[in-house]
Amino acid sequence: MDRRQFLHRVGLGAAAFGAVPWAARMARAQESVTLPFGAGERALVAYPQKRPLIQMTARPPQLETPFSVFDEGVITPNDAFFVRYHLADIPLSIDPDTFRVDVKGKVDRPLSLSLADLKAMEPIEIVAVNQCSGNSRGFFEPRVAGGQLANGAMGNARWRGAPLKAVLDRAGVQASARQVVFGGLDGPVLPATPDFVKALDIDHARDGEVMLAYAMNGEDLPFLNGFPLRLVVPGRYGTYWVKHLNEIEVVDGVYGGFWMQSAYRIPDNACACVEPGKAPSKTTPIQRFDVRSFITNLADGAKVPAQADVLVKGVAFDGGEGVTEVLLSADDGVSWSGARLGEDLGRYSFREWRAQIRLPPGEHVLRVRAVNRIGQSQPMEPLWNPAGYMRNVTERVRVLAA
Ligand SMILES: Nc1nc2c(c(=O)[nH]1)N[C@H]1C(S)=C(S)[C@@H](COP(=O)(O)O)O[C@H]1N2
Ligand SMILES: [Mo]
Repeated sequence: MDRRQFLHRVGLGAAAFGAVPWAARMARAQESVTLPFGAGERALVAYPQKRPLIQMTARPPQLETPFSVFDEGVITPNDAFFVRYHLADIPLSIDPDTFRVDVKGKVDRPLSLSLADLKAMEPIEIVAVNQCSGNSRGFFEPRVAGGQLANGAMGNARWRGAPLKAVLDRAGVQASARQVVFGGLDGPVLPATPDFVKALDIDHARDGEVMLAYAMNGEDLPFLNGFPLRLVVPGRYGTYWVKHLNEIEVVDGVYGGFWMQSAYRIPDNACACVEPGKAPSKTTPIQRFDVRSFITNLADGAKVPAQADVLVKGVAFDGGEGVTEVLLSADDGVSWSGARLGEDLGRYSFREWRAQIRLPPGEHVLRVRAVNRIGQSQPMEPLWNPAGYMRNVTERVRVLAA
């Protein structure tokens, strides 16, 4: 893609990029990183409104956040937020003044709402993690097909928008309604490819938290994160967070499209897992995040001073119960001690945690484990499923104390 043209067509002035000249940003695209698994070489590429991010694919753009970003703060900056698309025909230009989202189907009053209409409604704000189902897929053993992501297909932002409930109430949902179906402005390049369309059950859609978001961290959505409007489904995997949202249809059945019935399904059992290499006998649509936690200030292989206080910090989150406890181990999971939790930004947000450790000289394996309000935690051994979804093993970080 010609970036200059892309820039122009999304209607962004050079001013949007501040002092960094565009040519300098292009030059930084020459850098690369190697993710810690086979075939992990990736280019770092700066797209419009984005700092250099780890490029998984170029068409459509799929960008992963460099993990060090998660140590900068508990909110992921807009310019570092990951980007995921399925279909290559993404919109390159959207006029926010003529943009409309249609609400139709089993409603008494079909609507065609402008951004101004949505902004005139009572807004809600929620800090929530958006995480791709396949975040960390590259670590699956045995390896599985799909985007080979490290841990950067997640981010935490303050979303602002109109509650979907209020929009549906205005349209007047009919008694026969069972699901709400969401479509965006991107589409397939080939007619045989199913369009990216997702569905939520009607009660979920009306829970008052599912949001038509027009702002992220106090600014318009970055173009590649769904400008000018996206669905935000707190606690649920990113697949439901439809970008460039322009169609909302209330239906009286269970939506049968490819992206609900064939893709984004997990084994229908308590662990969402099967024996490695096996196919699940029954599947169900992926839903809530499982519990995860990460060390963000020490990378694998880091050197730390021996016999001295060492700060270890990171983030933890879950599907919306809220993280209540974070435990750190400095002996590969044999013994654990509690970490201090940081500010509570709400039950859908990253929760910062910190701990102090002292280590004797030598190699040590750190592991972190979070527990949520209802006692759910993380497995010590990775669970496996054929799509490479929902990894949440207690991750290991090796450090050398000297
Ligand atoms: N229109 C549209 N919305 C979409 C997708 C897509 O392909 N098209 N991908 C979904 C998936 S699978 C994820 S993980 C999130 C990623 O959100 P982000 O690109 O803002 O990080 O967008 C979701 N919304
Ligand atoms: Mo995703």
